[in-house]
Amino acid sequence: MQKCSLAVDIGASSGRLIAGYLQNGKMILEEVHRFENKLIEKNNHFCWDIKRLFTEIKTGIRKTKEQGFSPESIGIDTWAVDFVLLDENDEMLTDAVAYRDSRTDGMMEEVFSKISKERLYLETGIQFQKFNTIYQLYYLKKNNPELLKEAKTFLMIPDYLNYLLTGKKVNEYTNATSTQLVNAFTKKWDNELMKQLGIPTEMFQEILPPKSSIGTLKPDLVDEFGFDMEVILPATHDTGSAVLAVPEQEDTIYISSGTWSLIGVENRFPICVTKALDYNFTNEGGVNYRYRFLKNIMGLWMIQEVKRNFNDQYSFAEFAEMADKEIDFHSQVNVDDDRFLKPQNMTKEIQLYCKETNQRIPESPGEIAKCVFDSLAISYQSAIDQIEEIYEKDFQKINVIGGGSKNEMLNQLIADTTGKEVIAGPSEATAIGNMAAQLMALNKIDDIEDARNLIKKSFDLKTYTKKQKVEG
Ligand code: LFR
Repeated sequence: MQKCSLAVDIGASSGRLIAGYLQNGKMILEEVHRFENKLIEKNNHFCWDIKRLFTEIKTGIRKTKEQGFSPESIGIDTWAVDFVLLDENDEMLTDAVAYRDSRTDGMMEEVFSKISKERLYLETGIQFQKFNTIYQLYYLKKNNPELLKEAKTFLMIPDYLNYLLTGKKVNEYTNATSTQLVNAFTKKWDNELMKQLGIPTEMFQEILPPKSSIGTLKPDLVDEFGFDMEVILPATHDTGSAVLAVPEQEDTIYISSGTWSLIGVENRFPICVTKALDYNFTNEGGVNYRYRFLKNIMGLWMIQEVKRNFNDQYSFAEFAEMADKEIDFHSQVNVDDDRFLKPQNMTKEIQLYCKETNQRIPESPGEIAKCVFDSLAISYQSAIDQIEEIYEKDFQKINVIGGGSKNEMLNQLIADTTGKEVIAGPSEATAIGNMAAQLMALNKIDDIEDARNLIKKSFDLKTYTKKQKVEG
């Protein structure tokens, strides 16, 4: 039996369990289980089917053993900001409502009437996204105060899955920072902020940093699987795990490319200056209390939705190929506009935007895809300009990580648009970062720099440079 650690990485459209171990100075990964994730409609809200996700994790754990692995540890990461509330019997009080649900429309502005935007930013360092946990909780406070009163426990999605595995209730640090309720400097829950908004403080749990072990499996699960293992906290916020796995650091801006494009740099301290607030950069907590100074860009979500609108007739690769041929199509949309967060129909929303802005309306799948990719590249460029302005320096390279780094056409487009060297990979950055945190906790890797060197050695990276225009 091959000893391994298990990284459970669940994104907005799929989840996977990956077995990982060290061999001959390299990190080896093997996918053992993959499953679909999607929004479901329940009681007029878009929700996550959290119970099914847990069933899939259990299936994956069983398959690990069948495939000849003996797992020593497991770590879970998912997207951020979403949560469940438990009652006094530890039953879920609400559906796990998803951040793309429109319930938080207008909530951010109401919160600003109680606490100034500046104060919120100075204390938490977190970007203003209408779906942050703080605005979701404020919605409940306004529309369902009884429910908040009943709530005894607040757990974010990975915290809840960890609770189902171990029976232990903790809030993991990196994900907790995405709530906009954690003080960026003390790294503790900001009880004053909560009190001012009428959010009960008692339901929050102790914040534990990544690499903490929270114990072993519950006895009934040990019986079910026939083995026990340690449950370790990676950066449970997927972007925190992904950024731990950015191999290229020197003079480099990263883009964690998946459903979202997260573009930024890693810091040892939060930057809460006025310009960062104006440009809406976040300072999310990372492994070893590093900070992710980054910005959310709408990302591949747009093309995922377009693909769905075309009834999945074309693959992502085909969309990229078709877009590449549309050299004369130049309409662009502002991908950061909230209208693209969860439109009824993404393709129609893009067309409408082009019509409203007097641009050529994209009709064919190739034109729509070209419009999306060009618009993303332009948005990356503008975020890079803002980073360089704040840092007062130029960055030479961009390291694209995550599933989107497999999109060669987009990588080349980023190199052509920005003029910078683009290094693509690793594509499984989130699972790799999750694994790296577990291996650090198990003393198999020393520190972050060690982890990044290991990642560089273990996975193939590809470089793209700006194509010279052929004259004549
Ligand atoms: C990426 C991500 C982003 C976060 C968004 C919502 O998967 O975690 O970092 O802003 O999803 O949670």
